[in-house]
Amino acid sequence: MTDLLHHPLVEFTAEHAPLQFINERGERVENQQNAQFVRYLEHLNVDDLKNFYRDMMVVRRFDIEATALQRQGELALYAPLLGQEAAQVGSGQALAASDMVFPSYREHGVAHTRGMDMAKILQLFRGVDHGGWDSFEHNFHLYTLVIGSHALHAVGYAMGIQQDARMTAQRDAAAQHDAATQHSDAQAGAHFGDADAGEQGTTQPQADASSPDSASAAFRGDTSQDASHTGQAPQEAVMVYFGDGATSQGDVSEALGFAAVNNAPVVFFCQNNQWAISVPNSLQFKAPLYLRGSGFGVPGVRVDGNDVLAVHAATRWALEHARHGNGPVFIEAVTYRMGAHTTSDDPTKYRSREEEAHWRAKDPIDRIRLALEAEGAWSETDDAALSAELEGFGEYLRGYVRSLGAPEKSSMFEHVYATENVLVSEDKAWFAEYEASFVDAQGEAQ
Ligand SMILES: Cc1ncc(C[n+]2csc(CCOP(=O)(O)OP(=O)(O)O)c2C)c(N)n1
Ligand SMILES: [Mg+2]
Repeated sequence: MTDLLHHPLVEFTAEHAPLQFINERGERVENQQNAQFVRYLEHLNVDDLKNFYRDMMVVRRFDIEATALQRQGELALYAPLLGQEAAQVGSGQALAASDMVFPSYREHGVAHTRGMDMAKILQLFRGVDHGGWDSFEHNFHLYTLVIGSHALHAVGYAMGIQQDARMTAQRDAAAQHDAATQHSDAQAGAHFGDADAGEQGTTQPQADASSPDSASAAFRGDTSQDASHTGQAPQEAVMVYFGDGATSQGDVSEALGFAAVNNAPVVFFCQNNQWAISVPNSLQFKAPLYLRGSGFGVPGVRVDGNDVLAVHAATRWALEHARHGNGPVFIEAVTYRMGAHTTSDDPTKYRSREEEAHWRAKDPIDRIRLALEAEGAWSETDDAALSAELEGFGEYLRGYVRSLGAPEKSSMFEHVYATENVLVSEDKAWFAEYEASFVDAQGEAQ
C-alpha cells in the first residue's frame, strides 16, 4: 500500500514532452513542436473556443448531477469523467458526423459532442436498459465494459469502411472503363486483406511525439501505401477510446497489429488518466504509452490531455492521416481521473491527497476559462447565459431519470441475438411460467 501511495506520476521530460497550446496558467504556448500542428487550429474562431468551454461545462454538470443521482439511490452506479473533459471534448469535436466512435464506459463527453442526449446514458447506469441508445443514430457505439475488447471491434469496423472504399473505387473504375460490373465486384472481394494490406505491414514508421509530418512521412515514403493517390481512401475514420489500463489487455495489442498491417483508418485514443481503478501507471508499463504503437508500425503522439486545443489539433491530424489512407495513429492524452473510478470506489484507499491536489491545479476547464478571459472573449453576460443553461440541463436530467419506469422483466431476453434463437425463447417461456407461479395472499397469480 505504501508503494502505491508513492508511485511516480507521469513525468514530462524534454524527450517525452506532450503537445501543448495552452499552459496551466491559461497562456498560449508557441514552440517548435506545436508549430507543426498550428494548421489544425487555424479554422477556429472565438465562438469555437467558447464552444469548447461551454461543452466542457455541460459535461461537468452532467457528472455532478449523475454522481448526486447515484448517491440519492436513483442510479445503481456511475463512472465519473471529472478531469477528462478536455480530452473528450477536444477529440470529440474533431470527429466528422460520418466517423464511427467506439467508446469504453466513461466517454460521456464524447457522447455530448456527437449530439447525443446524455440523459440516455443514465438509462444504462440506472439499470433499466441494456444499451441506452441506437449506435447508428450518432455513430457512437454502445459502451463496452470488457476492457480493451472494443479496440478489436473498432479495427474490424475500420477494415469494413476500407473495404467499402475499395469496392466503390473499383466499381467506379470499372464503370469508367466500361468493364463488367460483376467482374469488378469479384475482384474487390478477392483483394480484401491480401496483397495490398500485406505489403503495408513491411514498413517500419517511427513513432514521433511531436511531428505530424515525420510520423506520416514514414508511410508516404512509399506512395503506393497512400490510398488517396489511388482514389481508394476511405472518407470515414473510426476512433476507439480506451484507458491506460486497457493497454495491458492483449486485445489492444492485437488490434494495433491488425490495424497496422491492414492500414485501417482507425485512431487509437488512449486517455491516460494514470489509474486503472487502484493500479497506477507504474505497475502497467515502463515506456511512455504514446510509443506503444511503434513496434506495430503505428505512429504515436503524446498530448497534454488537459489542454483542449492540443487534444483537438492532434486528433484532427490523426483523423486526417487515417482518412487519407495513411493508416492508424495512436494518441496518448495524458490527463488525470480527478474523481473515483466509479461511485463504488474509494480512491482515498490507494492514492494521496497531495497527488489529487497536484492535478486539481491542472483542471482542464480552468485552463480554457483563463485563456478566454485573458483574451477578452468571455463576458458576464456569457456567464449568466451559461449558468441558466446549466441549471436547466440539471433539472432536465433529474426529471428524466426519475421518470424512467422499470422495464418489463421479460425484456432481458430481447436483443440477445439479432434473430430469434430457440434457446433464448425457451428460457423466456420458462421465466414467464416461473413468474406466474408466484401467488399473492388473495390467491391471484402476480
Ligand atoms: C477484461 C476486463 N478485465 C477487468 C475488468 C475490471 N475493470 C473494470 S474498469 C478496470 C480498469 C480500467 O482502467 P483503464 O483502462 O485505465 O480505464 P479507466 O477506468 O481509468 O478509464 C478494470 C480492470 C473488466 N471490466 N474487463
Ligand atoms: Mg485509467
